[in-house]
Amino acid sequence: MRPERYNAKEAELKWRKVWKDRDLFKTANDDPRPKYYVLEMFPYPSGRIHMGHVRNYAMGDVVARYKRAKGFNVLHPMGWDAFGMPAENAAMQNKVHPKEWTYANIATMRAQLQSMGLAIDWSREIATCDPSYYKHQQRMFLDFLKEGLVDRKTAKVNWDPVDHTVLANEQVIDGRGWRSGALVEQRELTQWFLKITDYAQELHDALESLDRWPEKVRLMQRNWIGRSEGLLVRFALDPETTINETDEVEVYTTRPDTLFGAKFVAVAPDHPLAKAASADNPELAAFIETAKRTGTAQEAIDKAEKLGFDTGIRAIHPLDPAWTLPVYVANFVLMEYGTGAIFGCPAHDQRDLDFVNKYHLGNLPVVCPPDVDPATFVITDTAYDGDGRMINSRFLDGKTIADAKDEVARILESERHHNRPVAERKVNFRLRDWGISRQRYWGCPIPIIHCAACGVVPVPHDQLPVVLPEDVSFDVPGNPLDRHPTWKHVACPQCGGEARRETDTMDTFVDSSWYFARFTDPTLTDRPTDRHTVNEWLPVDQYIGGIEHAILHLLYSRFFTRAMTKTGHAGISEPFAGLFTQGMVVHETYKDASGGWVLPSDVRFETEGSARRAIHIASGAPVDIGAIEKMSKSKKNTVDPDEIIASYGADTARWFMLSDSPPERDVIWTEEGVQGAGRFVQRVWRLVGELADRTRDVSGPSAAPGPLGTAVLKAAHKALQAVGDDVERLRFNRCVAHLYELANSLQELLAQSKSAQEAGLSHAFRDAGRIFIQLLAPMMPHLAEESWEALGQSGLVAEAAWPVLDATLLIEDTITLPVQVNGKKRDDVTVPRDAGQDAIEAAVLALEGVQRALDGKTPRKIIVVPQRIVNVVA
Ligand code: ANZ
Ligand code: ZN
Repeated sequence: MRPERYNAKEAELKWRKVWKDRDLFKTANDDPRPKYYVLEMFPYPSGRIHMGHVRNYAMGDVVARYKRAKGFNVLHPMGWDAFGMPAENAAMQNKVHPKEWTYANIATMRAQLQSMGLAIDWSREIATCDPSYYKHQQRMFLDFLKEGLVDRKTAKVNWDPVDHTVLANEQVIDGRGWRSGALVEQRELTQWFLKITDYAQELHDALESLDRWPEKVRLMQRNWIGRSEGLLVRFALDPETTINETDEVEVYTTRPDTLFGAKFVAVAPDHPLAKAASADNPELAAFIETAKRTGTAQEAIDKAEKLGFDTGIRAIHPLDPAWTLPVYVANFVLMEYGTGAIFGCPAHDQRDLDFVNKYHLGNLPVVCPPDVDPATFVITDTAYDGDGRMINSRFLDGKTIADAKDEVARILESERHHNRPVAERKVNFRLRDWGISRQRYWGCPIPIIHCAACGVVPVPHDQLPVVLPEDVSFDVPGNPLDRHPTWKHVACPQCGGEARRETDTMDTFVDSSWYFARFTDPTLTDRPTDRHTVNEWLPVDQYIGGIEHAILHLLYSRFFTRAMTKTGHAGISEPFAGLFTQGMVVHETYKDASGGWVLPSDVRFETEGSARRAIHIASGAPVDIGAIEKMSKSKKNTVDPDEIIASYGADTARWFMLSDSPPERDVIWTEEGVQGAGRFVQRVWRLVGELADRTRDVSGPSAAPGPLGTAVLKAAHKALQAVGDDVERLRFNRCVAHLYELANSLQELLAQSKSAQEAGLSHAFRDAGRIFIQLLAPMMPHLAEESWEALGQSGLVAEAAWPVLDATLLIEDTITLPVQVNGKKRDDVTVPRDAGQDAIEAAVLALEGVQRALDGKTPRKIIVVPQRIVNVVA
């Protein structure tokens, strides 16, 4: 007997077991069908999954199941981005070993993801903290090193003098360490770098080819790479004022057109000229020290007040030897970009303007906006960086910016100072090499040994992996690897002498830069990848994840893939052909009278008039309903997926996550929304019951349907086409809408069919019911299996081929024509497309608007212009 109510709990367990027992989602590498690789960004094992995960993985799962039904050999794997700071923080706070913490979290979250019923090949699961994974990462690091893709150089880091540790930029808050609160210092440390800048131009250019990426993401990457075409200009220094006989300073500018608006030259605090000038100037030395405190983060530099110190040195204007400019040390000039020196044109650069306004250096506009009178054009607080014509610029006056740039470049290129051209055109990139050294424990050890005699020595391949020691302590700050009593002491692989292991570990972004490649054959033990297999599977056809990874993760992966290709581990350049960035899951926030955040599950609602009121369940006290914000633990506006799945089932959670808004937008989680999804599940089940009753005795091939049967099939095929279309475009909310519509149509047609005696009608319901369930299956896979069985279908819906569309059923078979009476439009008539003159005449005369216009008169003539219009002449 079919139960009245669908029991999600039982059914979901049952079908997951069936899928698992049959190894249904295991993917073979030697399958002859065309491949499709769908991947969601793998999770960090933080403890428990959140609703954002549910949304992300539900989307990927729809694609995976749909493509499988469409006949593709689908790769849909899952793994864990398992290294990183939170595990070490947990170790410090709760005295639990990072490894233990991480693997416990993985176990919990794996079970949670499995309870969602995802069509994932779990046999390919990887965790980046596992030596069987990071062994290969170490191997690739060494291959990159050999290939010249790795650099070791000093770099500035944020150093926390209390915690004795390097801080990431985001761990520096207002110039202080996030944990210790100590003033952060800039230190020079020797670090390992991956030479992503070798690929700057290519990473920039290839963005053009990524036509299945959001334009927004491509733009963000383009800006991050920051390609600019500019000019290197050597400014001679006035010998009377200069220091150490330094007689020039080279600046980088993208606006040589503005040279006649120059008001100063500025160098970075760590520019050699600044250092030289500070040698006998303690005030300047002190200024340089504070300026260095701003931190290395671009954002901090942008936000900080623009400060400078006049060195007293004067620079000579390259286009006018009689004109000199003051040379400042300025905190907003970075040593790492261009040449570490600039000329400032305040009228057309906001930073420069802020600067001159503070130091009263004045400004001179040299670009006049279109339709503005140059005579009255002045700049006060806002620089003008738009288009226009040159003014106040001698021989450049009247030119466009582009022409002026070119003219200045041409002149200065041919001018010489100390026998070298004064200027040189130069393409610059904002992109820096990727510093991967982290002074932390829970990361992939960098496989290097330092020997006093031999220098930097790679760990021999047969000694990989360099495994993290487990007996480490977290009771004092700093790097546990560094203070481990024995781990770092090793014999040099080259001379056998006493040597020291590198105790830095890799940035966890390295781990996530190639996991998608490892998934293609995660069982390989002797190498990271099989080149042939990687090339077969990659690029990922559809990658899905959060916009927060728009820059770093994706850029690093694009670089890493190229580096793997250069070292023979792959043969492609772009890892992700299609990218989709989904919106967040947001929820109302609640606060009690004392301002503390309150969990949604601790709140119940009342309505008073039209207003909704929230009440704290335990105390009965009123609760303030606050803004709708991204679900976060700190605001307690989270909903636990486990609880939702336990009370409604995974299908309901999936359905709601897919239904409510376009996938790229934020979705608001509401209790009513989930309940609505839950009701739809039951409605589907009742509909399936009726369909099962209606089609119980149907067997054999479809008989030719009558009008009602045709309507049934039309409804199904219309949905079939629409859902297919919208899954391909990842418009899941529209798929949901199509399925609601189909459910409604079938319901109505079932009601109409009660009295109908029509040959082939049951067959039509059988076929339409089957299509309905198949369309539902990617989104609500458990309910679909249960329904499939209830409808007497054989096999599993998860294994069934996607229905074949009958395009003839999509042709509209009625036509609507405007109807005129004596030349005036009175009504419209809808008739069968092939209706004859008599049928049309009869239908027209029955129209209310026509009868009213005729007012009892008999028409003399009815003219039908086929497919166009009907004219009634009275
Ligand atoms: C003069 C000028 C006039 C500039 C003007 C801009 C506007 P992008 O496009 O990002 O490459 N600059 C150069 N090196 C710098 C450094 N190390 N630190 C801070 N600023 C630096 O930016 C290039 C522009 O940024 C350069 O063009 C330079 O200022 C500044 F109306 O030169 B410009
Ligand atoms: Zn040695």
